[in-house]
Amino acid sequence: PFLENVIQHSQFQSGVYNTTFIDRSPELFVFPKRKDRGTKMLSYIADRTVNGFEGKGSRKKPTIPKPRIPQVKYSNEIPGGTKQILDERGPEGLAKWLKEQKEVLLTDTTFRDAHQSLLATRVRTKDLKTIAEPTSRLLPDLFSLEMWGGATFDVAYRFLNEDPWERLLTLRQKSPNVLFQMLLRASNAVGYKNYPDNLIREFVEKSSNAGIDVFRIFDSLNWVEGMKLTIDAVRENNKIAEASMCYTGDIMDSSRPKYDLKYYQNLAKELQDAGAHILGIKDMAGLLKPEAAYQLISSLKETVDIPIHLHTHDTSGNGIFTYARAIEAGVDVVDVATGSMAGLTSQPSANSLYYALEGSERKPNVDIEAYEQLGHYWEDIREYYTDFESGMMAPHTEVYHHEMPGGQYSNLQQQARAVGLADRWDEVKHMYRRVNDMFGDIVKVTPSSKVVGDMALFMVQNDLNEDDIYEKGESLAFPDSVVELFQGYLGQPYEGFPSELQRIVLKGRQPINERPGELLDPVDFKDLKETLFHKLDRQVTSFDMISHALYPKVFMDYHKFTEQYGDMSVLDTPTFFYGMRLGEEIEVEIEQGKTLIVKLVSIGEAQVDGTRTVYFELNGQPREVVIKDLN
Ligand code: 3PY
Ligand code: ZN
Repeated sequence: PFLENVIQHSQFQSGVYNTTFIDRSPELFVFPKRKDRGTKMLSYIADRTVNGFEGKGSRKKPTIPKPRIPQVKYSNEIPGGTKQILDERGPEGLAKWLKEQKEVLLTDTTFRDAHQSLLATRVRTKDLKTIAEPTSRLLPDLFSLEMWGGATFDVAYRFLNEDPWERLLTLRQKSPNVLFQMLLRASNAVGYKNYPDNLIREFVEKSSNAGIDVFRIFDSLNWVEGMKLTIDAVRENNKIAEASMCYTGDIMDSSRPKYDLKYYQNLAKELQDAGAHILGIKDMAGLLKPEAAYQLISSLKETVDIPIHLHTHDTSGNGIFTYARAIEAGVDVVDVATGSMAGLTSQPSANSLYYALEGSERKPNVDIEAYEQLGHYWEDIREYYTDFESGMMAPHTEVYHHEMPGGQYSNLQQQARAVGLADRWDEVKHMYRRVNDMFGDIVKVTPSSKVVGDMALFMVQNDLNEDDIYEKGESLAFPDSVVELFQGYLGQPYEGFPSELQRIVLKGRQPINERPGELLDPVDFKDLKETLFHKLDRQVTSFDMISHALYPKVFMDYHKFTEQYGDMSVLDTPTFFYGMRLGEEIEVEIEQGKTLIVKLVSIGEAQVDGTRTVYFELNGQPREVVIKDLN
């Protein structure tokens, strides 16, 4: 666009200008041909076909049959659900209604945490969209669908090249009856650091408008000071503030008294006083054992008046037993996933829980046959994402030792592999726990869990033990995330930082004690709009501004991708990841009612300049694109 402005300039057109620079730079006049949508898409497909996905090299596209989709009568009205209760009675009314229910209610996490934990968050909007309406029709009695937030936000842009806001708007349209729930990392929003207060408020307002009803808010150090602004923002938007405490340690272990029952009782009271409509218990690693669950929920039921919502991960294999005891103690809602996306690092299975509670008056009010059918769909599409499975094959009780959150296990394993520690993974797991203890036994959940992971990798990689840190710490360059944690940039841990380690890590830098958000300059949205207008060369939405403010580079990379290839969220998932097989023909609906038929005819030889020509037919017409072979 800049060059075109030059040629259109009147002085340029009149020829009265100094031409030396231009004369010496003929490349200024070589304009990239504006590619049409079809050619852009073919370039993407050719690139995936030859180069594979995420630098994995070309892989054979799996042959996957069409997923089974449950039969539903689309002409019938969609039954009403909790969304209508919220809209009619407001958040307090909804909370009151919830407490009156005899049966336990269910939040289904299949659209968010289940795939975040099992498939590295890679499930695409296209596959969610297909099953959203059947889910709403078949499971209208759910408490909520957790379908946004956590890692889904940045992974959507970063790895799936799609817009998370569009996901929210699209699913909301398909699913008008059940509450939509998101996971919000308080002042870390959907990122890994603290953001300015006005950005958090803007994020909450715009995501409320776009369709989120329940905000599960947590702070990665259980620091209530860091959660208040977010809770207030949710309340101001008349949505449900599910303020959550992260469960760590073991209340049954008297040798580890830091996080005892009293700690959680006090925290629950603080969260209720801060304005929570619902108390969330976020057992992100799956450490809450059955008897502990019974005691925790029983005592919290006495401590607070608001309903209680329990979230766990089934990593140890004890999830259903934990839920059964929590339900006996009176928990109001629990998180489950569709059977074929449940278990291991994901949530316990909805189907298993249903059968486990047969004969109990608290058995959830769900249609188990519907759940089985929805499970078929997920079982089929899970095949698309095989490359992202963690490799964990069986219940993993070591989690009670290392305490790594469900979503972090496979991530840290990847990180370890990337720095050449694949065969020292056992050491990394042990070190993770040792670092936790050195840090004063802290809550480990995004982003504090990442800091513990970074430090563990740093120590294993450099063959350091605890003594080395205290003895040689002055001369060690600790990972940035560790320095920032000890500076107080993620907030304050319960009972403070261990002072000697803090001194060693900070090397004279002053820590802060106030809320990081107070010290950060507010985002200047007016200025940002201007800047983005020039960068994007199109109208700028509030969504663009928020995303850019949260993740400038990730957002701009996504923008560049769409400039280069167009909107690739329209491709079916196997084609999106693997490209096409020789001779294969696919249909792509690029917009409603407009379908392109693509056939991969042949792939040319690699040229000396590292390119290949890939030959297609597009709606029967021959087309070719040239791409770089990166293999
Ligand atoms: C997230 O913050 O993404 C989590 O799921 C933490 O458990
Ligand atoms: Zn979780």
